[in-house]
Amino acid sequence: MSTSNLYVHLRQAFPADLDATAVEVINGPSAGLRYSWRDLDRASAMMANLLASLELPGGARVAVQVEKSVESLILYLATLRAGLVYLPLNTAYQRAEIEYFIRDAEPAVVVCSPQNHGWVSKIAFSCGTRYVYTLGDDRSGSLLDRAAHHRDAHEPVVRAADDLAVIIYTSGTTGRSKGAMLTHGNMLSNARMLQRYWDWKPHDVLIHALPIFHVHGLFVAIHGALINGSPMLWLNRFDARQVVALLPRATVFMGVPTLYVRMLAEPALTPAQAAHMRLFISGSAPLLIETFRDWQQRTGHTILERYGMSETIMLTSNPCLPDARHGDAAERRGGTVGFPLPGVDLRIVDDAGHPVPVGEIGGIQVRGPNVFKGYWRMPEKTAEEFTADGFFRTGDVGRLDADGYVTIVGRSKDLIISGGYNVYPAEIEGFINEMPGVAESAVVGVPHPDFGEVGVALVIAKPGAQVDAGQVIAALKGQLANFKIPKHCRIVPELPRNAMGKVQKNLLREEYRHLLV
Ligand code: MCA
Ligand code: AMP
Repeated sequence: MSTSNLYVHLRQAFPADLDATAVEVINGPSAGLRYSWRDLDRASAMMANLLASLELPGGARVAVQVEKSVESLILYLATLRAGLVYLPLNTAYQRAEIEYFIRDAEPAVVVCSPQNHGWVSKIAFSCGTRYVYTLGDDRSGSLLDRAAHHRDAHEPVVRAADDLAVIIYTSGTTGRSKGAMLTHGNMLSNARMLQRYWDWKPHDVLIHALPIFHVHGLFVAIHGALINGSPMLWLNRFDARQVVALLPRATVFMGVPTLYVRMLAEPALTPAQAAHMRLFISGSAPLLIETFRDWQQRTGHTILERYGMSETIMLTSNPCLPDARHGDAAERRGGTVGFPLPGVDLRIVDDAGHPVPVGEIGGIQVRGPNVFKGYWRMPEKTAEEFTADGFFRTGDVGRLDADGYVTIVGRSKDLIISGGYNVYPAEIEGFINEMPGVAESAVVGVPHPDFGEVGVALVIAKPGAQVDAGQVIAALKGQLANFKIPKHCRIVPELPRNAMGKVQKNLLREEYRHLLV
């Protein structure tokens, strides 16, 4: 029977020699281990059989907050095989954040790190989760113990293209995170198209150094390698020196701009060291033109920048090869995110929703087989984000030039992107405003040499109250994921406001833009 189960399509791309290396682990507790294609297939079958034995209803969620490891990749593949819905969670999320996700998504299964089992299982069981397993990055934990009792062959469950495969939570503008529902069809169409557009070759080898709880590391990188039958050099944690040392053994690297900035600081990065590489890809946050140029100069390679979202996977890309639609002259242009990918309709509109002339700035809207199904249990929010003719409002602001290149010039959503992670000021402000003595706060993004952009908190104290900036930061730690904590806090007498009384964050961003650079 024909199926759109993504695993089936990834599995079909495995090379004929199943004993060849699929993943070689470079760092972490399993450094030095090699996993063959057969290992991935058999181990994911065992886990899928464990999940099947739970006899969960269709559409049941498997929420996962574990350190990166090959076993966590295998768990993702097993969830696809079993036809269940995978819900990855950033390891930096703290108790309140995890509680929100579990309450909202009501997963039937939660997999957490052994050291977090106490508090995570308490939250999970109180929210009605039936099964909590542990998985450590050193191949420990109850998930592997249980899976070991199951058969290593498993027939993937038949899924339709429109069936849900993954829920990815994105922070909400109002502070409430939304679960973006992605289908098997969304992911398969995007993976296949990127395989062609980025001209994946039979001999390609990917350096995988990103976390695997977001779209970049989980879908763009892993699907990219697997659907091409390409092996991965696998780093549990990004390490600039190790990645530079690996370049002669690899051909493709994907990173957020911070990774490129850190690699540029490595003296060993030279044209000779990078000579074996075919493609360097950057995304998730704006790549500074200086980084783009420095990279060209230091390695002889031109970084390919692309643009995407959790709700849409990849949307635009600079060309890898000359793009037939744009002529042989098409080049990778720094400061742009390239062309809409084949199959993606992209338009730039004004506030009234009318397309703007070429070169003018407006809101970016998109439509295509890669665009998600909607926000989990938020039909109204979903309806608001789509136009009558089916375009998704990205919340990004940009322009299209006469050659067809898209440039992102800003965001209408109040979002900070720090080292490739999204931070919504409203969420942080909500926590600060609850603190004793605080009247009001504003969090804005300012340039940062390592993370590109970071949050800065401006806080107004209540009349007569004493608020200490250091204590505001200290109080946020432990409540929020570490990357969301503002890097600087200042107590201020007032905040600039417009005639409506709304805080003018653009003025604050301007005032503090040189604070950390
Ligand atoms: C770590 N810290 C950060 C960040 N990461 N602060 C701000 N922003 C960050 N991104 C802080 C920690 O809070 C800690 O502070 C200190 O830095 C050291 O933490 P550590 O964990 O050791 O940092 P690291 O290991 O050096 O991590 C930096 C990193 C990581 C490697 C750049 O942030 C990373 O892997 N980023 C990639 C994110 C990603 O994959 N995004 C893709 C999203 P303290 O000591 O004060 O506690 S998918 C997406 O956006 C879309 C769809 C797309 O287009 O791809
Ligand atoms: P996420 O919610 O994690 O999926 O983040 C998606 C957002 O990241 C997009 O809406 C953009 O604002 C931003 N983004 C992704 N890639 C790029 C890029 N190459 N340049 C600028 N912003 C980007």
